[in-house]
Amino acid sequence: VLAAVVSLAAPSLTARADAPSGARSDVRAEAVQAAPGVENDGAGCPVPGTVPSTNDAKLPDPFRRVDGTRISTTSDWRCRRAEIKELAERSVYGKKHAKPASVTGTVSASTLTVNVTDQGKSASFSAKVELPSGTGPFPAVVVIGGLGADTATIKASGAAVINFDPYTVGREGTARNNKQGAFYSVYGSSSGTGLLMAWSWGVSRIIDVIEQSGGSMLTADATGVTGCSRFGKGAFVAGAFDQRIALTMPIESGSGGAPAFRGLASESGAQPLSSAYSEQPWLGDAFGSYTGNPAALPVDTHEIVAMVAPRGLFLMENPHVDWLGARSGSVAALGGAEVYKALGVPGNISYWSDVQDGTHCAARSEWRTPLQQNIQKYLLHSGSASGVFRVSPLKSGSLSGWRDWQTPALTEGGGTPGDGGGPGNGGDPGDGGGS
Ligand code: MCU
Repeated sequence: VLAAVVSLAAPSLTARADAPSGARSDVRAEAVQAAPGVENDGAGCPVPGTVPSTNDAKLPDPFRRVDGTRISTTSDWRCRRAEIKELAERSVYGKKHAKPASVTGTVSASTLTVNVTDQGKSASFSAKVELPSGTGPFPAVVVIGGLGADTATIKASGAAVINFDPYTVGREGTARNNKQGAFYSVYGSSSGTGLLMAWSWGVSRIIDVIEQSGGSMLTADATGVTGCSRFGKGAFVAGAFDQRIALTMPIESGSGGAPAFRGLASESGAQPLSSAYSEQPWLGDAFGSYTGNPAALPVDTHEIVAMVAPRGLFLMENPHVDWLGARSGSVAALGGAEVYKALGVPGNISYWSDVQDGTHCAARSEWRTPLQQNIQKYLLHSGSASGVFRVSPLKSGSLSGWRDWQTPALTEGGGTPGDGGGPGNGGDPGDGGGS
């Protein structure tokens, strides 16, 4: 209830977070523009050059810097986020190379093409465009891998769909030392970067092309990403590692996706970390040394959730299939939601696992309305529905027991990101009980 008041009071900023703080004066009450407009606004922050040794059975404190101090202002989050990004690349996903020296491409009503050149190597890929009815330009949702995404509702809500086949940038079924696809054509087949990050890089290059296209067909200021199952893992990573993505919607992502690694290791029936690591080179090569000892990980996925903050995040999970680790998914969502709260935007994250049909990646009527509301709010800037946490009693995790830190009251240092508020925050997740 308190959080609802905070979110109502928080101004909505349309200024870019990468702009100097004094320049953030463009306050618009009715809309949400939480995406800073750059892929990575922490590019200039100091980051650790090695992975600090960690032995923490609980979720690491997202607010504690590598030097041991805790952040105290909302603007401190930018460089703390950069630390998390660096540690996550070094230990979990592998390096996401920054924007290539050259990205060119085209956008038409049916096809988007991407050509990249970096470090003297070139590669190309393309994706299929489906426009909604009406007059553009339209915001777009990148649908990774097709599976399980409700493209009819996305289009009916007024967004275009970009069908992205992630295997064009990072193929499955290869050995770790022989990875294939556009990412690896540029950065080498023995790159330690896993497929999820390669896919995430592909989504970023699609956004580069939209940005350069002049905006007559697709708008670049509001892009969403979604996907189910292994492609939900990819959607999760894509949204975390590109701040131009205004709305991230992973579906049933399972081990290697949203669920907390530390939780999965003890969640009955959930895909073990070693299995997710070996089934496909989804995770980076470095993750191999943590699969048997997640307490040594310098980060966990609640911090990847937090990397998405203050932008829109709608996590969808299936509690009927043990393998998908939905309980650990709820733990990560609750942990990450603490960062959304601290930034004054508790209503920008949603988690929904209360669904009837147990079929993996089924079309689900329960998600239709929240999907539409999220698209309206974050991509069309026309809605104000606040986030909801609808956790299935079948797989309901709690944060107590998983943390030994408390959420700080951050003061406003140079401007809080803003969530647009909107009437009522029905979704203050709480922490699942006292600790
Ligand atoms: C949930 O995503 C994966 C899961 O990690 C795999 O173990 C299983 O083989 O496939 C799932 C999937 O991508 O299904 C389409």
